[in-house]
Amino acid sequence: MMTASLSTPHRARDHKPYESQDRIILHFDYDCFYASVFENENPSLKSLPVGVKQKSILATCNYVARGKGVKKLMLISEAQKLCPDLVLVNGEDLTKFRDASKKLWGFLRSHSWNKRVERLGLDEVFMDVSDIISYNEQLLNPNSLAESFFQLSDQDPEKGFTFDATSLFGCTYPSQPSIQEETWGSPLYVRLLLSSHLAGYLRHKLEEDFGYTSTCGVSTNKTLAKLAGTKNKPKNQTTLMSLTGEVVQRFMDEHQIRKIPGMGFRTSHLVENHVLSRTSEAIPHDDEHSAKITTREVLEHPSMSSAVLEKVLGGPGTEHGIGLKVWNLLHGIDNAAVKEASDVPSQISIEDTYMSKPINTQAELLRELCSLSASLMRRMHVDLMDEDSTTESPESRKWLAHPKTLRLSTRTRSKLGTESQSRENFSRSSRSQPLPTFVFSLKEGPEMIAERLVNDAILPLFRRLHNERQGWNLALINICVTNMVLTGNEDGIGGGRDISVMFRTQDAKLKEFTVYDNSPQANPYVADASGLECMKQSPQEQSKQDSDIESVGWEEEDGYTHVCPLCGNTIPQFALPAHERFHALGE
Ligand code: DGT
Ligand code: MG
Repeated sequence: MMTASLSTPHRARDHKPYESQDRIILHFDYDCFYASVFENENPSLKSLPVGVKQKSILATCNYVARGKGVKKLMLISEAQKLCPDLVLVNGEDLTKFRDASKKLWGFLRSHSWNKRVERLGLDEVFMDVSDIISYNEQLLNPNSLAESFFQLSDQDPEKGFTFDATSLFGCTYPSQPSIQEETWGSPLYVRLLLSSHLAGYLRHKLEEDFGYTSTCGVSTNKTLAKLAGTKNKPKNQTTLMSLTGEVVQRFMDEHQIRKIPGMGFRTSHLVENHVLSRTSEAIPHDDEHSAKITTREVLEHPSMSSAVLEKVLGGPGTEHGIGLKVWNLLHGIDNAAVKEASDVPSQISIEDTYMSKPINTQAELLRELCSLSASLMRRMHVDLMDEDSTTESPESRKWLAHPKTLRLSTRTRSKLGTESQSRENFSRSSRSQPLPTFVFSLKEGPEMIAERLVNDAILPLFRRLHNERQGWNLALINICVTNMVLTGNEDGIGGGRDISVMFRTQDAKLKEFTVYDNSPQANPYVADASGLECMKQSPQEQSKQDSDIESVGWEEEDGYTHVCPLCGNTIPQFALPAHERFHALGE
């Protein structure tokens, strides 16, 4: 059947992209993550239906609740109708999720040799285990496969686990791969087999040692690994048996294009319009009304090619080559490397939205700024300070990095009320200044420093944004520190590593797997510099939220450029009006 579909007369005949299959990537996604954090705190919750509340929606719910029809991102009122005994816990403060995320990531990272262990959001991790797998491939003894030993260290031959190498661990795609005699001789088969056991071991440890069950996808690139993982959820794993190109294509063919990571909302929408010969269909506002076109339908569309995609998706403001990138993704090709992660985020930003009750008076403003500034200080202490020293006296702690820039952004409600999403997002304005160095003092408590930061720096920035003394109708306030410099390097000591440069390069390459910004209206499309969007959430999911409380931005933004909410390109301040006109004309 698969062969028939591939040889259909309409199947695109453009050059099929090729990718070497040397890498092995694991993608972990913790099951109902926020809910699991609460369950670990209070194990009695495990048997009850639990929903994690953020304002009027459920950020997530556990699988007991899902069994009763409750879904992620459901309105609380709707969830309670379906499940009257739903236990609601408040998940508005993200601190405990971040801490758990950091701990689990640290564990996975401790098992990596090449340190390519990249977090995506708080509950997903990519791991490039190619080197560990190659090493173990050499150790495998064909005469005693059932009593194999997987070595987790190349230094210590006793560190590892025993496993049965006569079969793969967990699920596979296809579910019953036809294992021919010659398959056993295929190096890729052996590598995938070993990887499935490594994934199984790591998942087991995540559960045993930390209490988190997870889902894992095993494949040869990030896109395929992430998609493979979704095949068997929760508490399971899937290895994509990509022994032939046909398997990969069949796997990709089944997916709706909007479900492919890196194919953002707008990109999918434009491709769908093209396939359906729609010209000016507006971007639908909910998933039910969006076309659910599959990869197969796109590739079988007459004369589909990377050049056609370039025409459909390209244009002023988008990066040249987007057609080829999408073409590759549709064929399951993704060369993006797993980032060698840093312990230090590229920026920390804290924000709150005031959709139903905008900020209009000095008293309200001061209260909000102090509260955001205090959260920012707490976040800086957790994320930018030496973890080992947190139990010691405050003054003996050390900063790992110093952000150099403070940025204040606001959005006003009047502009939010407009129909067009592009306009509401262009209305976000910001001002930056050097971050005062007193924030790094460990002699005063974070609350005192937060207040001083408001008086000395944030309020002056606010006055540069808003002349009026009151009545601003503020719908969002965001305070962000960015331009991280690793400590000890400010004066060029130790090589002068300005990590913002490192992040900029990494982000330019890897933004398609960017951490989602938790600010729903502020940035509906978190996009990569290449023009390929990536969303942890779809815009409609995001707009369900009235507000999010904090967001740690790992994405690059320097205060002088803006990420276009429609195409995701980074646009300098001076080019915003022209870029906005480009979209207005195009849509
Ligand atoms: P899963 O992976 O299907 O078992 O369930 P979760 O809860 O782990 O969902 P996932 O992996 O999509 O996201 C991880 C956490 O991130 C989740 O527990 C809550 C949060 N999250 C995900 N999407 C959204 C969203 O659209 N809005 C908000 N506020 N939080 C979200
Ligand atoms: Mg998850």
